[in-house]
Amino acid sequence: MSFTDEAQSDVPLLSEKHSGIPPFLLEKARKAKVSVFETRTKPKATRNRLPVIPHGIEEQVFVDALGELGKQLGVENVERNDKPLTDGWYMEHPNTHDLMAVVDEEELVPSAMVYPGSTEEVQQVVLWANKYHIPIFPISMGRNLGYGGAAPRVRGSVLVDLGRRMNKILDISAQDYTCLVEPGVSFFALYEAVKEKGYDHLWVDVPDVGGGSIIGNTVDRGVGYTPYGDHWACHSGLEVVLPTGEVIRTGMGALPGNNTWQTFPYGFGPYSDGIFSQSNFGIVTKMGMTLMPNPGGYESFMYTFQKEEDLDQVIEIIRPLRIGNILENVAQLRHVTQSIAVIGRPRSDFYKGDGTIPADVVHSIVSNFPMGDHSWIYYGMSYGPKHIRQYKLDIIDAEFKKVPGARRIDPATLPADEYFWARDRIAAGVPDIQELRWVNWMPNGAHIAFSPVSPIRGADATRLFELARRRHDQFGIDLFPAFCVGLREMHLIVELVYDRADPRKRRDVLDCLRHLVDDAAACGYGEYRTHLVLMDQVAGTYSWNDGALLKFHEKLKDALDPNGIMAPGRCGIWPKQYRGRGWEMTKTSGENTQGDGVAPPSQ
Ligand code: EUG
Repeated sequence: MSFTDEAQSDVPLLSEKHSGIPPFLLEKARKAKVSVFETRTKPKATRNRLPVIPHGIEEQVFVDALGELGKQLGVENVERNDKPLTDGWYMEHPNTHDLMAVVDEEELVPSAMVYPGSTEEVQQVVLWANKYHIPIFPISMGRNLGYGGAAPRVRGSVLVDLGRRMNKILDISAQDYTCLVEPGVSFFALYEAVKEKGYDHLWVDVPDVGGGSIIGNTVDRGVGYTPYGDHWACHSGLEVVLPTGEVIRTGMGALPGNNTWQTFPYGFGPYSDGIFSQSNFGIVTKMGMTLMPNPGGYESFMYTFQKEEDLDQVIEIIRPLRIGNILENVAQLRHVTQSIAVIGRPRSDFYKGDGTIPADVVHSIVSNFPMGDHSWIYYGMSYGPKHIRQYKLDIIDAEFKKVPGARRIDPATLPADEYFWARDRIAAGVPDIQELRWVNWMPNGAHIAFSPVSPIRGADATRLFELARRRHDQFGIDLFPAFCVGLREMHLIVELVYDRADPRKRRDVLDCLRHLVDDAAACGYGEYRTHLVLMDQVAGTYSWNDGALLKFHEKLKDALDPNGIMAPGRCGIWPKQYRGRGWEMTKTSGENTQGDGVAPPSQ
């Protein structure tokens, strides 16, 4: 497919493809696509580093092994990764590499992609991987963008793309407000299915962009924006294929004939679900999820705060309101630069200089926006019938207005395409894609996240903001901080946006991130989630008692995965075959993601 063909092909619909767009977002997706390709100058890739073969295996043995797997899964479900890498864009994303590559795009690539169609076929893939000692890397849909996308941590792994053929919604319970899904079910798909069934009393919690897998997002402990925003806390029941091929069901799922798998998450005995999130201990093939009751009304609100230093006071106001459930959802407090970037125009439309965009330029641009000048902007929602909402909204208004210069923006004054309405839909469980727009800030725009956790305290917010500001200034990167406020903590999400066709910019972004992780750890902050290339560093910051936690994870890894075949290195957990061979990525690794081979299988 040529560059122009790619740009001009239509956006796939959900009815055509499990990863497609629902009809109600089609026009919006088409427009987003046009603007992505308008800012793309990156030439079509050619492959310079072929063939890609798993470590420690001869090419012919590998080819024969793939042939054997093809006989089990069907030849059409086993594919070598030997063609030019096609980037596509969010809605037509690759499973051959990281769409948001931060190291050389041929570095984090699988040798092949396989598409199991059932739990039994996933077991077959796992047994096959053990037979040949081939590393496998499972993905649900591959939209973990900013954290590695579809890419494996170990070059040459066989990618197990679960979503392509395992994408059924197995159950939606209108009585229990629960569902049971396979890895290929996106937030888009679940939302559409609930609507199609006419279940107006059920709400789905959705993240900023709704194309991701519900299972993938949840096991990576992702976040949405209704009161059910902590996805991991809201799941109930897993089916998991272990690294040695056995299948287990967790919680009540272990009891034959149960009718509580999706309603009581714990079952009996140790609660094992935790070890299957952010790990490499198993492949989740089914997951139960609770659904929120329609609260019978809702109303979004937005406040702007004028000065950067207001951050401290605003966060201090938010804490008791959030813990007391007057602020009911995982809301966002966003910085002014994002208010500009999210409209989707390239930075060069506003500013042609090098380095970070100056504050006076930012404020003069945003002064002409519907919400007017500001430094911070809070997007929240109140739920319930009018009289219940009003009680909470009045408290919130009185509290936020204590900040000098705070303004409540009347939604009635905002045009229909204003970003506010995307936040409004998301907080009401309606998926959207508007958040994608800020990747166009840079040509060939890519993003990678720095995501530290802190308590909801003004001093912490200010310290993290200043820490991020200092390093962004040093590397000349515009700062996009958003505080996502959970029940008792905040995820600060800083997305670094860069031109992925510019190796120098990529290197600056990675250097900046490595500093940010270390700076944050030095102040006692840790990331809640991270990109593949930062996992070793982040895992290393969780080092209490001589790294006792990582040692425990390694012990589990060696017990559960004796051949070390499952997603080696994911979340900093390396199987014994890889340890002591320099696989960990550090400040000095640069673009190299690989260590010195793998220990040969012991007989
Ligand atoms: C976003 C939010 C996240 C995350 C990555 C990106 C979106 C930012 C709350 O978690 O991990 C606007």
